[in-house]
Amino acid sequence: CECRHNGDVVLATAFDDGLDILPDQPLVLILDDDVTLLRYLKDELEANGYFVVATVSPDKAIRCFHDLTPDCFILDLVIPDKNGFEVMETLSDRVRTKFVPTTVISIRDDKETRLRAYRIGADDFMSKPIDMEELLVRLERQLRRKKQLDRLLFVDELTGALNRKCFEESFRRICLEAQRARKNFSLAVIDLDHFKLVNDRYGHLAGDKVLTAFARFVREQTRSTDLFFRLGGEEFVMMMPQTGRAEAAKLLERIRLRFAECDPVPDYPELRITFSAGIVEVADPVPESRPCWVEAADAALYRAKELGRDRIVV
Ligand code: GH3
Ligand code: MG
Ligand code: MG
Ligand code: MG
Repeated sequence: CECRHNGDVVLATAFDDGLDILPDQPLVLILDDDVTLLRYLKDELEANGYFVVATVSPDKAIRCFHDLTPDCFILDLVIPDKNGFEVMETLSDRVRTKFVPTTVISIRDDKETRLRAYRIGADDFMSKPIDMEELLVRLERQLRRKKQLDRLLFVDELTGALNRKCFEESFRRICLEAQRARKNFSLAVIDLDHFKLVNDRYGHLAGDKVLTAFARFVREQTRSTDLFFRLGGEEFVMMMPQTGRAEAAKLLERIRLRFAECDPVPDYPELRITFSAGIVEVADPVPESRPCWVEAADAALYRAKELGRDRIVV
């Protein structure tokens, strides 16, 4: 009907047209067939700093959930095509593995309904009409917990860089974003030079300090949309959305020159560290191709090492 169509177009545009760049704000996905409520929730949540994808379509919500993995999911139980329970069942594996807090909002508020919602995996239940102030407080609490959990799951303890597990997940998201924006992204594999020597000469603790200093340095030199990961040891990956190989090489080159000049471990002012990197521009991005692109970047890194290290190869 007209109304639903309207709701769809107006409210889900951000998702349909493609999120240009994944937002820094927490991403909240809302599914409800009541367009007025949907619009109200979207406006209020956006006014409170959330990025909201709102839709009346269960299938679109499911697709969005898979593609974007929201930080929080709010859904209505009574929806025409598929009810909220069915949507939750469809998504239950993903909700569980990604720990996405799920809040059910419903006009039905009997004990049976609430128990069923909780049993199926809801973390919270609010009956309609929704009290906005209360929803905001409850949402904030859910998101705080989600953030702590993500930190434990996805951040490398030593360096504060994102970890390997996060790399696999992020590659998916960056690919989908690139497909929608029709822009390539670049991927760099970075490896510190002669790092074994650092450990041998200065000790493992100094080596650790180098790794931490390097990660901090890179974060300071890059945009918040660039993603930086530690894959293990002294090997890192950087993903630069909407960035071609030439621009990526320029960025890495700048970091290379500056990092080679700084002293990463104050206790050993004479210590200088260089790195080598291999860059690929990921064209026609599909999540499944990750191993191929990493392999290609690794090959470029290998050439950089062969050519004498302390250089970037594209
Ligand atoms: P290349 O220039 O060819 O990359 O030489 P390299 O010495 O950097 O490479 P190699 O792979 O031979 O050595 C990597 C070293 O990194 C060996 C390992 O002990 C050290 N390493 C791995 N993880 C850590 C860590 O968490 N902390 C410290 N301090 N050292 C680490
Ligand atoms: Mg409804
Ligand atoms: Mg190395
Ligand atoms: Mg290495």
